[in-house]
Amino acid sequence: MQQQNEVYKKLSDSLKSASALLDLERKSQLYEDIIAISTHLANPRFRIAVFAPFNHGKSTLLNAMLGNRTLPIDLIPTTGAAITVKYGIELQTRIILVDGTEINHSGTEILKEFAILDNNRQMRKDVASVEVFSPHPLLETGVEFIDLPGTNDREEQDNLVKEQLLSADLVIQLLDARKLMTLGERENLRDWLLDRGIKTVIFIANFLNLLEPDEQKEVHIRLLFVAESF
Ligand SMILES: Nc1nc2c(ncn2[C@@H]2O[C@H](COP(=O)(O)OP(=O)(O)OP(=O)(O)O)[C@@H](O)[C@H]2O)c(=O)[nH]1
Ligand SMILES: [Mg+2]
Repeated sequence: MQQQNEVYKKLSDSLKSASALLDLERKSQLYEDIIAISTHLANPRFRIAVFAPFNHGKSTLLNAMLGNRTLPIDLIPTTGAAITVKYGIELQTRIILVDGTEINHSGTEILKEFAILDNNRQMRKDVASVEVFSPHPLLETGVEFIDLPGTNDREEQDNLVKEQLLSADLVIQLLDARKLMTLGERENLRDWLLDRGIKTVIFIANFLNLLEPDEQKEVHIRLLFVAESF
């Protein structure tokens, strides 16, 4: 593991020097992708990102996996920052502001202040990172979950999600069982995942409980088809 980390670190440094030689525009997609990938290589963990348009139940799914209401959920677009959930001895939240200020708080109530969208569906500009530490045994193995803002609402949120998806080891794509694989959903998969080389994806159909049992069976078959063709 140690040896592998050193190799990753070297690769990350080489990528960064190569990008400096190319003299890329700081705001260009290629430059941002290189930075996202090299940061990931320098600090390997197993990051699982949950990805879907707003209100698809991303935060709800993570809460169900973590076994409690750790993350804020709502009927309106809610999650405003990439919230990383990692292992900690007790439930705690750490917010780092753009000016370097670090705020540590027990529990996750503080997320309401720093990590959810305001009435205009805007994110706070002063937050640099949001981490939740949870004692869940799965996280002890180095797994980290990333609760992301919903896509298809604002460009700002979309850009943040794009960057986070690139550095994820596994993407959980939540699909709405009531409109499984509409054209919009298929285009979404192509633009956000396939075209960007992201292929390690688990599909989960949400809102199954709103369907009748025979419809649920139908969804199951369609979902298998989706996964296979992906
Ligand atoms: N009936 C039903 N409701 C669900 C399900 N999953 C989530 N919800 C509800 O859908 C709403 C949105 O859930 P969130 O978890 O906040 O959705 P999100 O994808 O995190 O939303 P953003 O953070 O805004 O992108 C909440 O009111 C949830 O209670 C589900 O499987 N069935
Ligand atoms: Mg959310």
